[in-house]
Amino acid sequence: MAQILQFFILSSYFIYATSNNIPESYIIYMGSTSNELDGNSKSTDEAHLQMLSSIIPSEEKGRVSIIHSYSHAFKGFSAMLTEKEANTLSGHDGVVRVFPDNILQLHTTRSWDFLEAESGLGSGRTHRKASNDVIIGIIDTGIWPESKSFDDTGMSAIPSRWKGICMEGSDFKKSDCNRKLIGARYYKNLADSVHTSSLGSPRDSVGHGTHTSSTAAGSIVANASYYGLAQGMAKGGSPSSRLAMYKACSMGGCSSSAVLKAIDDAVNDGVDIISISIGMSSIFQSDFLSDPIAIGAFHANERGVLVICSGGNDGPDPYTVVNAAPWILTVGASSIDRTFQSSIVLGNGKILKGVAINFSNLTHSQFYPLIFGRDGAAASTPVSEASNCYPGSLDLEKTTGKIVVCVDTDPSVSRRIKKMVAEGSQAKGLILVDESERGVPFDSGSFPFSEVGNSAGAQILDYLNSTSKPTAIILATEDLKEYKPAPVVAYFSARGPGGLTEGILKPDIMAPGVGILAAAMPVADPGTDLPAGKKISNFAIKSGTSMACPHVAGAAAFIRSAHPRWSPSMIRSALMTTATATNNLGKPITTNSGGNANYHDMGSGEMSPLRALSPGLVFETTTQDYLQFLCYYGYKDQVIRKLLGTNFSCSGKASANLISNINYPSISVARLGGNRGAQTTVSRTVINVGPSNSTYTATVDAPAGFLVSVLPNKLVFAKRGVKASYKVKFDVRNANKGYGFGSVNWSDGAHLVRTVFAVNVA
Ligand SMILES: *[C@@H]1O[C@H](CO)[C@@H](O)[C@H](O)[C@H]1NC(C)=O
Ligand SMILES: *[C@@H]1O[C@H](CO)[C@@H](O)[C@H](O)[C@H]1NC(C)=O
Ligand SMILES: *[C@@H]1O[C@H](CO)[C@@H](O)[C@H](O)[C@H]1NC(C)=O
Ligand SMILES: *[C@@H]1O[C@H](CO)[C@@H](O)[C@H](O)[C@H]1NC(C)=O
Ligand SMILES: *[C@@H]1O[C@H](CO)[C@@H](O)[C@H](O)[C@H]1NC(C)=O
Ligand SMILES: *[C@@H]1O[C@H](CO)[C@@H](O)[C@H](O)[C@H]1NC(C)=O
Ligand SMILES: CC(=O)N[C@H]1CO[C@H](CO)[C@@H](O)[C@@H]1O
Repeated sequence: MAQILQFFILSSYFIYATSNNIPESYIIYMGSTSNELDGNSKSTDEAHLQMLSSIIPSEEKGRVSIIHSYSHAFKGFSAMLTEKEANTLSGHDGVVRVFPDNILQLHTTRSWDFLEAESGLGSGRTHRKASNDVIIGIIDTGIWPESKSFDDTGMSAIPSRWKGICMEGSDFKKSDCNRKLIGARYYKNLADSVHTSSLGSPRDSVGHGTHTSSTAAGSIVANASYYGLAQGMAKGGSPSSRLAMYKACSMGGCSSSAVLKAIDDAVNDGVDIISISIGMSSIFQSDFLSDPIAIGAFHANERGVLVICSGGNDGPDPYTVVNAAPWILTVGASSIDRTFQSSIVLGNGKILKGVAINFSNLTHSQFYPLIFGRDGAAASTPVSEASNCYPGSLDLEKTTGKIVVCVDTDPSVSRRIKKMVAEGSQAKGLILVDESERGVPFDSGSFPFSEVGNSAGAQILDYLNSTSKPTAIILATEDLKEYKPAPVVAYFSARGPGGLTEGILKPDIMAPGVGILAAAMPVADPGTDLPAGKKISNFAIKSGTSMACPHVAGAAAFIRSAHPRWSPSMIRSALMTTATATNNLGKPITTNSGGNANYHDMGSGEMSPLRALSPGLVFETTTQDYLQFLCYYGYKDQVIRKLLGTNFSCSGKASANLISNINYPSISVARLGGNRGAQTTVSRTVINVGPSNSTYTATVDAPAGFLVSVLPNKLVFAKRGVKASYKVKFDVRNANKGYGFGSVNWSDGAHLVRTVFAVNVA
C-alpha cells in the first residue's frame, strides 16, 4: 500500500515539474470580429499562424497549426501551446484571454437511464399556426437522422437565409438531412482521444443529442413509448421548427474549443436559437471570459441569437448553478405529472409504492425470500459495505434466489453498480432504500428493481426483523398519469445563487427534466438488458437539466415564430415573467424534499409557453447592459472594448452592487446591511408589448421583515412599444440573515407580469 502511494506522489510530482513544457490545447480568444479598433484586417488564419510562429520555437514548427479557427461571431483560434507560450500570447495586442481547452460535461451525468413520457409542452396545448422559419441549433453529441422524430413530412422548403451545411461521414450522407434536420456538422473534439466511441460524422454515438433535439423540435410521432411505458404521442416543443446539429461532444464530453467553434458556425449559419445541454462542473467554474459557453453566447446574443443552457445537475446545494452569465437563459429541471411506480408486496401482504422502471418477470404467484444486504455480507466484509451493495460485498450462498434490500448511505456506489452487484450475486431482485434519488426512476432493464424512501424503507426493515422467513415480490412498473403534486423541483437540479455573481438571480426558469420520453438511438446500451423478446426501443426516458433545456428552446422557438422581431432578451423575459410558482394542487411548488421551493431552486418558476406568447410587458436587456455588467463585475475598459470591437467606457463608478440594476426580468440583491433601516433601490424599465392604453398596477409579495415598495406603482402606456421605468425599494425592518424571496406583480387585469426577487441580508 505504501509503495502504491509513493508511486502516485512521484508521478504527480513528475507531471507538475514538466507541465510547463508539455504542449496542451489552449483557446486564444480575441473578441469581436467587427473590431474597429485594430486597423489591420489581414486574413485571419494567416495572422493567427504568424502569431503562433512568433512564439513557438523554430525546431517545433509542427505545432504552428490551428485546431479550430473562429471568425464569424467572434475572433480567435485554438492551438497546442506550452503554458509559457500561452502566457506570452495572452500579453499580445488583440488577445482578450488565453485559457486551457477544458472538457465540458453533458448534463446527464451519473449515467442516469431514467424514463418517462411527455416530451411536449403539456397536453391540451393548442396548436397555433406557427411559421416554419425558426431554426434551433443544438450543440450536443450528434443526431440519429433516421428517427421518426426528424421526419420532414409536410414541412415547407428550407428558408433561403440558411447558410448551414450537412457534413458527410462514413455513416452520414447529405441525404440524411432534410427539411426538418436542415444542417449537421461535427468537430474535432479533444475528448475523443480518450473515448474512441465517436465517429468522424454528425451521427450520434451517445444518444444524448438525439434525445435533446427531438425534445426541442421533434416532429409528432404517434404511439411512442419505452417498451410500452409512457405510451402516447411524442413531439418536440416546437414541432414546426427546423433543427441543425453541431456535434462537439462524445461519451467523454465536449472540448471547449469545439463548443466555441460550434457556436461560431451556428451563428453564421443562421440559427435563431441555440440549445446547449452541457457545461463546466460547478466546482471548477471559470470567470465569464474563460468560459467558452459564456463567450460564445455573448457574441451570439449580440447577433440576435438566444442561447439557452442547462444549469447543471449538481443540486440540491446552493451555489451549484452553472452557465449563469446574464446573457444566457439558464434552465433548471422539474418533474412532470407522470411517475413510474413499481410496487413491492411483502409476505405479510403489505404493499409499498416504489419508483423504478423494471421489466422483471416476477408475478404474484411466487414470492421470494427477502434479505437485508447486511445479512448477506461475504466473509470479512464490513456490514456497511454489504448494506450498500458494494462490489464484492455479498455472499452468493446467502443471496442466490432472494430479493436483496440495500441502502444508499454511500453515494460512491451508483444505482447501476448496485444493480449489477445484486445481479452478480444471483439475487432475484433489488429493493433500494434511498430518499434523495427516489424521484428519478432508474431503468433496471429486465432485472426486478424498486426504490423506496426512508419511511417505506423502515417498514421493510421492520418486517425483515419481525419474521424468520421474510418474503417479497417486486411488481411490474406502471406509469401513473396526473400524478400530484407536479411540478416538483428535481433534487439534482442545480441551485442558485450563482457562484460568480449574486447580483443576477439564477437559474432563470424551470422546465420538465425528470423521466422525459424522447427519441433514442436504436442501439443497445451496454448496461441495460432489454425486456425478453423485444426489439430495441426508438425512444428512451432520460432525466437531467439536459432534458429541461431543450424544452425551453422549443418554447422559445414557439414564441419567436409568433414574434419574429423580438430580441433574445424579450423572449427570455416573456418566458420568465409568465412562469408559474404554483403546482397542480394549486399550492406553491415544492422541492424534492417537500418544502416550498424558493427562487434559487426554480428561478421564476415552471415555464408556461402559452402565456409567454402574450406577456403584456417585457424587460429588454441590451448589449450595452451586458457590457455595463462586465464593468460592474470588474473587467477593465480596455478588455471590454476588445469584446465589443467599438469604443466603450464604463459609465460612472463600477461596483458589484450595481449589478442588481442591470435591466433583468428578476432582481437579486447580493448584499444588504442587516441593520434595521438598511435599504437599497433597484431600477427597471419595461416595454409594453400588449395593447395601447394599458394601465398596470403593482402588488408586492414581500418576505418577512422587509418593506418593499414600488415607485411609481402605476404605469400607463399610451401605445404598444412604449417604455416606462420604475424603482423597487427594499427596506430591512427585522429580517433574518440570509436570503429573503418575494415578487412584484404588475397587472393590467388581462396580463400578469410576475418578477421575482431575492435579497441577501448580510
Ligand atoms: C398504436 O398502437 C396500438 C396498439 O399497439 C394500435 O392499436 C394502434 O393502432 C396504434 N396507433 C397508431 C396510430 O399507430
Ligand atoms: C425470468 O427470466 C429469467 C431470464 O431472464 C429466467 O431465468 C427465469 O426463470 C424467469 N423467471 C420466471 C419466474 O419466469
Ligand atoms: C432488529 O432487531 C434487533 C434485535 O432484535 C435490533 O437490534 C435491531 O435494531 C432491529 N433492526 C431494525 C431495523 O428494526
Ligand atoms: C473612446 O471614448 C473615450 C471616452 O468617451 C475617449 O476618451 C477616447 O478618445 C475614445 N477612443 C477612440 C479610439 O475613439
Ligand atoms: C387611447 O386613449 C385615448 C384617450 O382616451 C384615445 O384618444 C385613443 O383613441 C385610445 N387609443 C386606443 C388605441 O384605444
Ligand atoms: C402574484 O401573482 C401570483 C400568480 O397569480 C399570485 O400567486 C401571487 O399571490 C401574486 N402576488 C401578489 C402580491 O399579488
Ligand atoms: C414496464 C414493464 O414491462 N414492467 C414489467 C415489470 O414486471 C412485471 C412482472 O412482474 C411485468 O408484467 C411488467 O411488464
